[in-house]
Amino acid sequence: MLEQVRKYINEVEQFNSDKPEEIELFRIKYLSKKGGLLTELFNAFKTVPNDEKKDFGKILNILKDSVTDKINYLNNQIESNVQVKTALDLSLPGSAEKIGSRHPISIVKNEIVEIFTRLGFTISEGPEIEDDYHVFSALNFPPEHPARDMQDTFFIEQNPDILLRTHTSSVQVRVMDNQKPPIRTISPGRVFRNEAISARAHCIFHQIEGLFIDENVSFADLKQTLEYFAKEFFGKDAKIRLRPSYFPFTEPSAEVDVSCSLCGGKGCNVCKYTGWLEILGCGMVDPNVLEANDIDSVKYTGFAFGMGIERITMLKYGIKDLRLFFENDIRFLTQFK
Ligand code: 2NM
Repeated sequence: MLEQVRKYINEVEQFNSDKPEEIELFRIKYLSKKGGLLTELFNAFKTVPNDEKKDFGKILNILKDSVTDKINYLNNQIESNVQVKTALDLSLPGSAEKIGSRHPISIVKNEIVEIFTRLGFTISEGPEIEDDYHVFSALNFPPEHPARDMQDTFFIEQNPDILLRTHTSSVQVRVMDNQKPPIRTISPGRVFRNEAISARAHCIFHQIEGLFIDENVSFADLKQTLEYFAKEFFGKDAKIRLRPSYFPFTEPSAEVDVSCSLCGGKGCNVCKYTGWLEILGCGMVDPNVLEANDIDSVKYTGFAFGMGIERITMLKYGIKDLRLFFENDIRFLTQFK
């Protein structure tokens, strides 16, 4: 009988499998309470002569331990194989983090800001929720001016003196409140107008306005500054032209066009066959604005200008619908890297 048990021990040592079904059959063969080999051997133990009981018991326990050790070992082996396969396949390429991209409005705003900071302009920012004084009164808008209309401006219902700024000139009023000339500043920011949303208009958009006040600032300085900007932004071949216009805060005022960079001024459907694209409004700061802000309009003169960032961005990238800037569709945004 000892010989038979040694054979079993040998068989257990030889056994190998990575299939749970086979390991279970192996367990049943040795350890099953009903008809398992070890159960039968322990039953036979009772019939073994007394002087052989000690050796026989010892070897039975060795067999039993080697069976349970083998089953544990094989099960652990399967488990760690499964983990390696599902959680840690070192041959797979690493998962790349998705990198965001800057919004086209921010790209163009930063570029414009950079051009004017090279000319010595500082950057000024201010509140989006404003009062009538900073948005209209201090900027020479008469009490009956249509921009003050409910149709154009968002007012706070409880207090019509409080409103969302319709231009960033209100920031420049705050600069004039706090600073003596010379003043040379640009104000980028969001502005709000009560308009129906379409491909060309939105109730929220972005502006950059510039202000330069010093002794002897002339209209020639304004033209020179804007020509420098146009060549830096649109390329060295860009030309500008000024057309007379009207704004409450400037006199004289002008609308500025840049030569169409798509057709080189020959005429195409983007410039509507005129060869020119309108990019901004400007003028000499009205003496009434200087005086309203405690600046001596005999000693000082100034120029100012304002442009819509959405419009410039549409021209630069050939974007046809302004609403794309506000939808944050990832397919649109990731094109501006
Ligand atoms: C424009 C056009 C013309 C402007 C005026 C001022 C200020 F504060 F000096 F009065 N800031 N910006 C201005 C002038 C803005 O936007 C089309």
